[in-house]
Amino acid sequence: MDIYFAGSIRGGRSDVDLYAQIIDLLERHGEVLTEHVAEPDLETQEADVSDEEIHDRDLAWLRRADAVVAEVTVPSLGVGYELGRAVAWEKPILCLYRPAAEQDLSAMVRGCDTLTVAEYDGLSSLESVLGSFLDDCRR
Ligand code: 6K6
Repeated sequence: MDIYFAGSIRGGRSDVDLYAQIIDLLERHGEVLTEHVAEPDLETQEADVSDEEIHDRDLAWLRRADAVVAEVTVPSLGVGYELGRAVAWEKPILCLYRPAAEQDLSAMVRGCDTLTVAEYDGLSSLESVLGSFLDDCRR
């Protein structure tokens, strides 16, 4: 199973360590196409890559994905855009949100009935949420 993980980059990197832990959990179920989202020095590594190349490469991976998992606690324009494209392509989508966060989740995400929002408070509660979502995607 090809899994597209989305998380904030230019929207803010405060959750980057958590993204790495979520990707570790996802890799038990399939191939994560976007491991770079958890790379602490991504912007340095990809300094030579144009925004157009990033957009086109990421959308090709999103198109190919069997499932999309997004951590949406740190608001990100790019993640919102990816979610919109994934909804249009009728991908199974799971959005992970920590309700203790300062910023409330956008109504455009929580109000979308073709994606699932899972609220959680820490990594320990995620294992079963991710497992049952990805099992459903296989059916
Ligand atoms: C190169 C120079 C500066 O930053 C880079 C590397 N940037 C990105 N590399 C890979 N994927 C990216 C990059 N920027 C955005 N994305 C995609 O959008 C990822 O798949 C994320 O899920 C999402 C983050 O969007 P922003 O708006 O928070 O950056």
